Amino acid sequence: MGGRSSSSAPPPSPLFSKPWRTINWEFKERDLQYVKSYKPQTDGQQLRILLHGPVGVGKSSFINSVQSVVKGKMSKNAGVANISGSTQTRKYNTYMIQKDGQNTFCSFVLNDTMGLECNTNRRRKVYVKDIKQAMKGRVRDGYTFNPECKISKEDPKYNPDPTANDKVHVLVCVVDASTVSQMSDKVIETLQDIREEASDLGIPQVAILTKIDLICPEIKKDIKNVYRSKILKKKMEEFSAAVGYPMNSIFPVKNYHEETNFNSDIDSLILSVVRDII
Ligand SMILES: Nc1nc2c(ncn2[C@@H]2O[C@H](COP(=O)(O)OP(=O)(O)O)[C@@H](O)[C@H]2O)c(=O)[nH]1
Ligand SMILES: [Mg+2]
Repeated sequence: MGGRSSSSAPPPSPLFSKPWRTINWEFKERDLQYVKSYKPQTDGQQLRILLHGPVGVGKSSFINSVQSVVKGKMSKNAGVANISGSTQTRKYNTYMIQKDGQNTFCSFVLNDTMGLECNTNRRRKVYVKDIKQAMKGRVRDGYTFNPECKISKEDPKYNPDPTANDKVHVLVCVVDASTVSQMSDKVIETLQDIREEASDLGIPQVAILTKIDLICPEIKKDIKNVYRSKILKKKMEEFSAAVGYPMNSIFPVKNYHEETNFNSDIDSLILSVVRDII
């Protein structure tokens, strides 16, 4: 019949009545100061954060978002794919995070990598090997990844002698919340492999789930609903079970990708994630 019956229960709310994780939305300035003034324990050291994950999940957009929020000015340094996906990152680039107006930079840097493509086993293996070399600090800035072939020791961009600053200190696995459920076994397996390699190297790991605006209209309407959204929590749990990241190391993010103006809540969420990473 399909008609509306007066006896049927109201549809369950897409939101929990209380957030299951707290974000202090009004502490944005405090988090911004924390991120800007953060100093690693060793003098002169910089914290290197490596982003990796499938193609088109929003790695470059995340870097742009962090640069924008910290600088207070929209930034598009990291090339972002257009709708047809033609700006695919192949270069290994280090992005410094400029503080507002001054020519000074934060004590952490973000590294963008080639996106993971699992169309052949060879590509998978090359990807894992290259990310491992990058984590060890063996890949110099500006190296162009070749999906068919791992970095060669003879390559001028191969660094046989990495310093503490060249090595990666935190690994960030970036995935798209709207496609998490469709990740192929090959992708999942590759992300697990990278996670194991990082663990072997003693590198701490976190995961970022992007595009949360696409999976939940309530989040799109108001980013403050992030930890009240039932569907997002489900996606995080799904990802956690599949790849093995504990829930407390998974962070949802909405990147700046088409906006021209800042939104204080988007800023807060990005800053809280950066703060948690560092
Ligand atoms: N709706 C939405 N789109 C996003 C978000 N982050 C990135 N995008 C879009 O996703 C596409 C791929 O982003 P990109 O940063 O190039 O991904 P990358 O290949 O991982 O570097 C671009 O069209 C972005 O505009 C987000 O948080 N929400
Ligand atoms: Mg990219």
